[in-house]
Amino acid sequence: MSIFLADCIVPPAATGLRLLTNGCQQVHNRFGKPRLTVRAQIRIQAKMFGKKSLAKVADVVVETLLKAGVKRVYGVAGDSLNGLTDSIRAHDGIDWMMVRHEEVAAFAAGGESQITGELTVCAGSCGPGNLHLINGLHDCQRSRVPVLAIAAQIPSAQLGTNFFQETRPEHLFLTCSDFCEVISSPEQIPRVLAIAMRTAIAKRCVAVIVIPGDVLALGCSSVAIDLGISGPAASVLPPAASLKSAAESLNIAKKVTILAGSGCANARAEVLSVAETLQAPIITALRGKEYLEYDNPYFVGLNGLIGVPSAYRAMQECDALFMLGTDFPYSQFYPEGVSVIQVDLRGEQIGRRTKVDVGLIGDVRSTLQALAPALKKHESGHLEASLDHFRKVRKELDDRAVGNPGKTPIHPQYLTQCISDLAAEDAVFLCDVGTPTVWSARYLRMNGKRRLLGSFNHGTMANAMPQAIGVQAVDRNRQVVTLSGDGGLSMLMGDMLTLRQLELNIKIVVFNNGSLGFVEQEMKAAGIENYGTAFCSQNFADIANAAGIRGWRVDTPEQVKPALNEAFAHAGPALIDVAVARQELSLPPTISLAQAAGFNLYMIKAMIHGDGDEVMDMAKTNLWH
Ligand SMILES: Cc1cc2nc3c(=O)[nH]c(=O)nc-3n(C[C@H](O)[C@H](O)[C@H](O)COP(=O)(O)OP(=O)(O)OC[C@H]3O[C@@H](n4cnc5c(N)ncnc54)[C@H](O)[C@@H]3O)c2cc1C
Ligand SMILES: Cc1ncc(C[n+]2csc(CCOP(=O)(O)OP(=O)(O)O)c2C)c(N)n1
Ligand SMILES: [Mg+2]
Repeated sequence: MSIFLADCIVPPAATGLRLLTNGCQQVHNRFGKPRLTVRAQIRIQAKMFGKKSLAKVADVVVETLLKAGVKRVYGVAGDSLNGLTDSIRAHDGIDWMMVRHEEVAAFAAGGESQITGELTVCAGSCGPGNLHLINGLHDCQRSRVPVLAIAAQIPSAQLGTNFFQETRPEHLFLTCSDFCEVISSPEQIPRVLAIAMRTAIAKRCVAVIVIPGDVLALGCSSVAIDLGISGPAASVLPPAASLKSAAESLNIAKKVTILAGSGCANARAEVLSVAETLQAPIITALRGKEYLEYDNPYFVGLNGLIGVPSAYRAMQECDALFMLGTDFPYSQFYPEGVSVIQVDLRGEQIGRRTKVDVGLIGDVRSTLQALAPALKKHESGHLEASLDHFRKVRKELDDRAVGNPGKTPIHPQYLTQCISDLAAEDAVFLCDVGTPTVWSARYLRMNGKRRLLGSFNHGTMANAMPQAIGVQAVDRNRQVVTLSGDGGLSMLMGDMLTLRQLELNIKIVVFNNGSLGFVEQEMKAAGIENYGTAFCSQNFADIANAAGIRGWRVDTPEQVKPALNEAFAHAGPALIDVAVARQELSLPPTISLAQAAGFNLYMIKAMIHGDGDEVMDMAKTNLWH
């Protein structure tokens, strides 16, 4: 760009820059951005008028982001952000990703970061604009992804006057970030910005800078800087004494079970090798599924409420539990009276969910490499019994994923298995919180190339389609499929329009059960009658078509595969609205007495209050199992 400018442009006498841009054929990119950088403009201005002009704070912010490899900023424009968006407009290599709701901006930044592992950015204008970021940022913080949020603030001179849109972002964002500071003077840029970015990268967390719109527009005497770091520590080893204790505990145990989570992402080979030595069944927490479920001869299922009985059994039957890179949250599923050895990169995570005998602060890969030589080969009985149990459980699950022509309702298990069978080998799946998480956990087949993302730690509805925006933006040729709830999709549905606007070919599959289905099950299990959970019937395919997105409506099992095939092959965003069974039960692997009692109570109440049809419906949907 600068060669082009230097070679071709002779600065006109008075209004050089305007004539310059008028005289050039400007090229615009997909985001409507003219391809003339601020730096180039400044250089020309300086040349023309023979003096050095100061860059604005916003320019230094954008150039610091560029130096760190940031390619996109997600957000909704607004007065206090105008300085920033204007600077992004004028820079090459970074795009403003215009969404319709700031919560979506935060989710999208999180989705992008979950896929790339890199720092991503979202921004909101002052007051309500950045308030909308908050739920999405909580999700990013809990998933431990590096995200920078730029929260614009009202004019500095008005602070403390209860001015229009005044809020205190430096307080509001504290619970969803590890760094949250106000920039009140140009001299803080780029140093404080760089600290925020380094914190996000090093701690894999959210960092927030709060900056008044007027400060963004001020001149800045500093220039953009390189962060000097490229990622968090790659390898952390526990002390030798802890490794020795861990080896002793594992060697004494007769039946070791491994509970593995997302911290095993780059340690698959090491985990499998240690499982072989210890003859240990491996059960996963949900975020570990994508790394450890496939081609794993030791795998005996997902643990927890939406998991399977074989995992629960392997956990309860062991005499030593070996936790690897997991923060599996549900305390009631941990065994009692067994020895627990836990490996986690972040020491503060150790012992959080159950009592721990040996805690190893280290990354799973290096720790297992160091530990392996000290481990003795175990006998295979515990592993074999667990595998036997898992085979039966898996068969039962697969038997439920059936769709017979003409036989309604469509079982969500069948729909999920069809999605899994027909999606690309490197597809990225994003599931909404609610029953789509349950079916994804049980029926999506991973293979090491596919990814499965969700709001697993924060558990917020409406995550899937917004996160998919960030995932698809990274690679427009990769297949990105959401498993959306009808409740989840409608919560942030405005951003379906973003798919067309930004040309993102996301495939949205709606599990349309006409209700807040997951909550209905919670209510039933607690003996509470369903109330406040039913939606009026809705055809989401019609809504999509009206918005210029190809929509398919699916009412019978035989329509499922053709619709998915067509939608996946369609060269554009697509929505497949599938009417699935409302009363499908996804009960936990072991039902507690209290839950069983609650369920009976619910049935009795429903019958007494004349909701017998619902009880019959539920029986019809589930008895065939
Ligand atoms: C509706 C719903 C139902 C759910 N039901 C279940 C369920 O039944 N079962 C279930 O498992 N989950 C369930 N979840 C998800 C659950 O809330 C947690 O998100 C999940 O169990 C956490 O998985 P994890 O332990 O793999 O990941 P995380 O919670 O992310 O924990 C990973 C841990 O690994 C550490 N770590 C990261 N990198 C490394 C490394 N290189 N080396 C060492 N340590 C590292 C981290 O510090 C962290 O402590 C459900 C979620 C929803 C929304
Ligand atoms: C923002 C938010 N509000 C409420 C909840 C509580 N909640 C969890 S799952 C769920 C129902 C989701 O309904 P839907 O998206 O239709 O999925 P379904 O379970 O019906 O398949 C609700 C209300 C939540 N997790 N997040
Ligand atoms: Mg629903």
